[in-house]
Amino acid sequence: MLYYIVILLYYVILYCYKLIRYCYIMLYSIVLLYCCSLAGVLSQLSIHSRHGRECVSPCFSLQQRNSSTSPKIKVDLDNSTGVAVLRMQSPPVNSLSLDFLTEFCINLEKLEMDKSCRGLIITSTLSKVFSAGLDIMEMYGKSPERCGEFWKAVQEMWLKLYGSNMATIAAINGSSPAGGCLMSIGCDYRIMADNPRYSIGLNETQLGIVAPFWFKDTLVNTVGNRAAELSLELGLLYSAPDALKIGLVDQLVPEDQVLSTAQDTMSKWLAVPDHARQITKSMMRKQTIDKLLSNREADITNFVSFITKDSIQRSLRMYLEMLKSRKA
Ligand code: CO8
Repeated sequence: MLYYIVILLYYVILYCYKLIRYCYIMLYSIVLLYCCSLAGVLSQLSIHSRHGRECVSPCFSLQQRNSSTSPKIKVDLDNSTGVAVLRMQSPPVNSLSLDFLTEFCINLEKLEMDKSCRGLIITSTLSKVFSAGLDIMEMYGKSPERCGEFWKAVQEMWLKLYGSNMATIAAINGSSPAGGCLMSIGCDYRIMADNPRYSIGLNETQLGIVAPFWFKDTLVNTVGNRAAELSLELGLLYSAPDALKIGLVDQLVPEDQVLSTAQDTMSKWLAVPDHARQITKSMMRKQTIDKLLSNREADITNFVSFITKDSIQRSLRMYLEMLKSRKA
């Protein structure tokens, strides 16, 4: 009997010890967690006070203004409005080189993943030029491998922009030929500087090259079949007023109001519930996007074999010479 009482007491003491130890560990973890979160809050507070900002609630991160600067592109995201402004700043003409496109896509991806970002405005810091389109030097005298890599980046830029969940506005404050026009019509809305010297359009045939099917589809979706047909076959560049007439841009405003108008317009777009706008956008654009997605490799192969042809290289050289001689 005594033996059983001793065993019982042993187990009771053992369980009590384990219980006390468990409680101690729990308590210790709670205190540790509390200290860590307090330290985090304090460090955030000190960061904010260093920047001279006021912090009145624990939701201060919503008021934060994120900014990233890289050589060719500058992005400012205002977390209080959920609107990012992407400024292209690659002189002389914001041409879309492989490096530029890579940087553009990385920035777009980052904004897309950022739940606080709902709207994107794309503009240029250069006077007179929004973007001169694809960098012709990327297509002239390059190896087939390099051309393939370049074209994949062009596809990626368009896929990311045309399929973006964000509301996107092109604030076109200068000329925007070819790939610059593609970038603009990849957005949801276009506001252009009211300056007849600025032009926009898919002028590929003027260079002796052919806009691929997804350039064509995006243009058809924007201005309709007939206007797209005329525009593409003749490689037309439209002045700002003419671009408005055919619906290639949605609005003209004085040059110094392009960005502010884009910001005002964005607030109207963001007044629409995101999910409804996004599903509608996808409904309108999915078929066009899927067409490229299911033909991506063939499109790269077509581009490479087309652009490396001697005759096409000659056309590109003549066009480059024409651009240079225009300056002289
Ligand atoms: N790529 C590379 N360099 C360019 C480009 C370009 N797209 N555009 C201009 N440059 C160069 C010029 O040669 C010049 O160089 P440099 O100083 O060494 O002489 C410099 O940039 C400045 O150019 P400008 O003096 O002409 O600058 P302006 O401010 O007077 O004019 C314009 C700006 C209006 C943008 C004018 O430069 C222009 O019209 N550029 C040509 C635009 C063009 O035609 N782009 C088409 C590119 S092709 C494309 O985007 C789609 C291809 C699809 C391929 C499909 C194949 C299957």
